[in-house]
Amino acid sequence: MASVDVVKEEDPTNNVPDPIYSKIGLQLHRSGNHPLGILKNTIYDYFDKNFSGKFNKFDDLCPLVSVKQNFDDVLVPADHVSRSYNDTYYVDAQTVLRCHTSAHQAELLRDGHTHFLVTGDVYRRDSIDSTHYPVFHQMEGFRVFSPDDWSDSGMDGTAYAAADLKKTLEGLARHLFGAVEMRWVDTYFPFTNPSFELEIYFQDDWLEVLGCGVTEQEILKSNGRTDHVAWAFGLGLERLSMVLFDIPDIRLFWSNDQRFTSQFSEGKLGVKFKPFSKFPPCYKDMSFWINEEFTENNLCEVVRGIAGDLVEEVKLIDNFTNKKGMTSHCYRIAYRSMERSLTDEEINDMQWNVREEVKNKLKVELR
Ligand code: FA5
Ligand code: MG
Repeated sequence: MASVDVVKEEDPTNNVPDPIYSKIGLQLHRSGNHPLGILKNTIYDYFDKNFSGKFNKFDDLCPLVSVKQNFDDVLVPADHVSRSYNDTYYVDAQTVLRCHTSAHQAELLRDGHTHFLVTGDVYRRDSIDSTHYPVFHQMEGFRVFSPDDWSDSGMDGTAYAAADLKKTLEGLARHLFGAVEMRWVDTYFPFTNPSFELEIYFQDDWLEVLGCGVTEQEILKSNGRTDHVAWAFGLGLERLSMVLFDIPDIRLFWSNDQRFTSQFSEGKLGVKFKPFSKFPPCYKDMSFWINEEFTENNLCEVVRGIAGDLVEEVKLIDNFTNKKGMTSHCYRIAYRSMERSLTDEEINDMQWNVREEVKNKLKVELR
């Protein structure tokens, strides 16, 4: 595919940089020896066992989808931030790299499916740290109920679906983790109501692992399921794998290093990842006066474009506005390889390039 840059003077409707293009088609979730593939198959086992094979599985749907599939079909409002070029990768004005597997709900409903799981790579412009990566994997789950299913329950359809959803996902969490500390948090999605997130306690903090809820009636109605109710969920497969296998950094999923890949094999769920050694991070700070167009996602894309997976975190550590109304940001960039020690020289080179590109592409004034 074409080579493109962060700032698209030539084609303002395409904001996909090469490192992102190069991830398309890798399909980590379809490799049985990769932690994501092992996890996917274990989730399949849970659904096969508990729903006697009723869930249809899709793990090969193309990640290039229309704006309509990604947003309109799941009722994302026209002015929602997730539609912006700052948050989503656009291939052209009508086509995006899907930012969630929910992009496939409507078409599968229209095709008549009532129980399905969709696994795939999803793409987002986002911040940089150990649990966020611009390409990651989700599994969508969807279950449709007809009035017969809930009529004897004494509940209305929505309450029935919500209870079934929580029961199903708590069962999944136990299937994956055994005993684990988890909690439900109320949240908002345009396509579900009520909506929830499940958090799991990991590395001394609560980690959000999935979003879910009871599907908005309008989606069911528009796709041939009037008078039905449904639940849906979207799992973050890297996040669940990190907890399951004790993987400390999300970049490791993309590693081809034998010392990583050889630790995982088909069907082996309980294995804890043994870090092959912990290399020290190197921190570099940079300060600049921001302008009106500045966003952290743009900064992160510049940094990742130069340092690739050698950048571990980009963090705002200072922020002030002077008397003239100019705002200064100071970011701390952590460089660390998962695989080897970095030399001072290569870190200084990267940092120098980062400073140049930040200045030239983001048009900010370095301090
Ligand atoms: C969604 O993407 C919704 N489509 C999920 C959903 C489906 C809700 C169906 C209701 C019904 P969210 O943006 O919160 O929601 O992402 C879902 C999960 O993906 C998160 O809980 C998290 O586990 C994972 N995730 C989100 N961003 C990243 C990222 N940058 N890197 C790794 N994992 C991520
Ligand atoms: Mg979320």
